[in-house]
Amino acid sequence: MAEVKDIAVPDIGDFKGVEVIEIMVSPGDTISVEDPLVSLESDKAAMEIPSPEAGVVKTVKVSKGDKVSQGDILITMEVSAAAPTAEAPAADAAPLPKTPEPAPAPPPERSTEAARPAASAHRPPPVVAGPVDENGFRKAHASPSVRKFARELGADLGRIDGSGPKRRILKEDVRAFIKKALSSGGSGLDVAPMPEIDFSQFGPIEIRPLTKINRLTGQFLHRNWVTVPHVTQFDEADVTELEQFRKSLNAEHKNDGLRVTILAFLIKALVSALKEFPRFNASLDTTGENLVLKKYIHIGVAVDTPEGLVVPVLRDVDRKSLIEVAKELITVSEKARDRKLTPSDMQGGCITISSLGGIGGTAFTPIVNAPEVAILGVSRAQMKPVYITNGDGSGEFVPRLILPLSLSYDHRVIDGADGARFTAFLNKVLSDTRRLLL
Ligand code: CAO
Repeated sequence: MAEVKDIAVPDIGDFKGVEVIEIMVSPGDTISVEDPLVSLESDKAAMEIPSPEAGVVKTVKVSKGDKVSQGDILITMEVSAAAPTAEAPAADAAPLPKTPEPAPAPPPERSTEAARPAASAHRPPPVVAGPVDENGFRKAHASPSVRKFARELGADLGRIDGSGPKRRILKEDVRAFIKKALSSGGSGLDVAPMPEIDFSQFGPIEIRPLTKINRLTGQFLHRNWVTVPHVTQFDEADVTELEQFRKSLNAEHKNDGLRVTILAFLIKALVSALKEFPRFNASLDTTGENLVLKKYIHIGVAVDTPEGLVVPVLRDVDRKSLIEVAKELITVSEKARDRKLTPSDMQGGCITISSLGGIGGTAFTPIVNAPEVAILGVSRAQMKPVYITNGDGSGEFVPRLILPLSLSYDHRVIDGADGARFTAFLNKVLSDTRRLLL
């Protein structure tokens, strides 16, 4: 026969008028002996009140913020006759440091694997073990003993997903969190967590979820940004003659709908540059001790679509003519915008071009598309006065079409001098299109 019992605050020592900070049960919940009912917190300790009975919660008699003492009724519970009864378990209390101790710095890297720079380029973004966000830590759903354990290890409970009942954080979850932080290099970026801000307090807002492409791109960019030491080399190419040639080509093809943009020339110029500088057509292997030099030339092109940024790869561009490349650029960017690219269309790139020339800008710092080791950013070509010397000491300003280039590269693989040589070579090829034939 079921019996309804009052469950009261047990003996909690000298504490009186202790605040209820969390209620872990609701009417209708079936609970077992020792399941936590409420969390209490005084200025000296946090404690959980476990259930002395198994059964079904009928009513909850307290609210968050109430002050309770020994003997105050917390809940009423329908206890089944057969249900086991614990001998009034004591509150599971853990001291609550008044001034939270700072999280210890993560231990230094020990494994050789973790110490290898290249390996990190292929790992997911590091998990940060500290510092602890006190607000999140306080709100986390965990028992005092788990809180204490997390404090000892410097784990931020606010950032741990609980695998226990009602997503309660267990000791195993804390252990797994720390393990992940250590295996990600142990070097966690020691930055303060981003504060949670309610922007609606400043004015009207709208929440719009990121697209799947946004989220995936964000993960890759973040990983590459933090694991690849970037340098960006800026340069300017004189494309005056190239532009004249491009216009004449487009005039020839005006009836067949072909449009050749500077991008097709840039792809062909990159083919020559990669042949001249094979280190740019390489990737670090996962040990970080070897360069994988590629004997093929596939070039990725960043395409801006309403869903986000995608990078289809044009294959074997060294074996294609300028016109073939121009045609493929049209089909591939249409495919990207129609969301018809398959994962294999976006794999195997040796280097990427990010062209913002159709939009504007004078320079930017693109993020290397690792495991590639370089990315060429292209801004808008502009007419500029260039001083041309005649060889006899005299000279004059001449209007020339100047194309700004921004080459970001992985400094572990490419030295600054080679970065500058690479863009100088590109300039030479772009300013004299005959060189594209070489
Ligand atoms: N300087 C001056 N004009 C340029 C130029 C440059 N560097 N690059 C392109 N143009 C011109 C083109 O000639 C074209 O002019 P017309 O309409 O008169 O022919 C116009 O700008 C538009 O070009 P386009 O953008 O359609 O074509 P494209 O071949 O240059 O580029 C593509 C194709 C798919 C790369 C481009 O459309 C695109 O998506 N760019 C954005 C890439 C991006 O978002 N990168 C950022 C990555 S990092 O976040």
